[in-house]
Amino acid sequence: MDYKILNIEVSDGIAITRISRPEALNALNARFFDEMDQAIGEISDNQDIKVMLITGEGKAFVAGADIAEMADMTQEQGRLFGQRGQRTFRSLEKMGKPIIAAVNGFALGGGLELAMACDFRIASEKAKFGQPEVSLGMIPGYAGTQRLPRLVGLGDALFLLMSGEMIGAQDALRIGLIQKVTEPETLLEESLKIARIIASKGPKAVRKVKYVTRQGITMDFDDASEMESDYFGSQFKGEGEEGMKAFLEKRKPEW
Ligand code: CO8
Repeated sequence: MDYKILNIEVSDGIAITRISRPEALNALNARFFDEMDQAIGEISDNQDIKVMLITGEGKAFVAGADIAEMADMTQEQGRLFGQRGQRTFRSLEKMGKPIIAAVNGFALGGGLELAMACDFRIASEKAKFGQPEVSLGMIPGYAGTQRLPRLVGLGDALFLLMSGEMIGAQDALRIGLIQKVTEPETLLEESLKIARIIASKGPKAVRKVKYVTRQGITMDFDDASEMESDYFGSQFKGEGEEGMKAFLEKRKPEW
């Protein structure tokens, strides 16, 4: 399948994935999910790619699921459309490579749900965040009701979910929804800088950190700590040996 909505450019081991349907503020339609599934597969399989970065073209990151596509759906179609998106966003979380959301503008509804499925978020000072579904008589369908409270806590999540209010980048930073704010002009550059730092680290270590952290947060603490020990141990006499020797020999590691 040719990409029509996603524009993927690989540079220095980073897959810059631009969502490009600016005439609809990058609203997520069925085609987007097909293309994103394909991108996840291709980026996962490409050993030269260390980090995926997702951003939006134009004034929006993503202004939500495509309202025009959803308006006439039956209850069953709506349920299945929600599940379809949930599967794709879950694949992003489960992908063995780090994913950064570089939020350039509106991240609303399904757009915020997409940003939340990334590993962390860097945003332009101009970005706006919200779950406005209740304004449409809807509720989030791509697990926003589940990821938002896990990221920001129950009070701030329910405030956003119940009011449908948009917040700016500084408020999003304050509640921990995003991790860094930049000037609009430097968003991509700053995000790439962080992507390059991550890309320079032990690739297996980065993959395992993502897995152990994401998996562990859903588990009993003692079981999760035991899982950490297993993964910690698995880095010895491999990537870890090279990293530790390189430190002692005052040179850069060669992964
Ligand atoms: N879906 C479809 N088209 C959209 C969407 C959208 N979510 N958002 C914007 N557009 C379109 C507009 O219709 C408009 O098209 P046209 O030029 O043909 O009229 C174009 O993009 C530009 O938008 P505006 O003229 O409205 O731009 P403004 O700068 O005036 O306003 C806003 C920007 C404030 C972002 C405004 O566009 C807006 O409120 N958009 C809708 C935001 C929203 O409610 N998002 C949530 C959608 S619901 C959702 O995401 C649920 C997710 C779970 C789904 C589960 C599946 C079952």
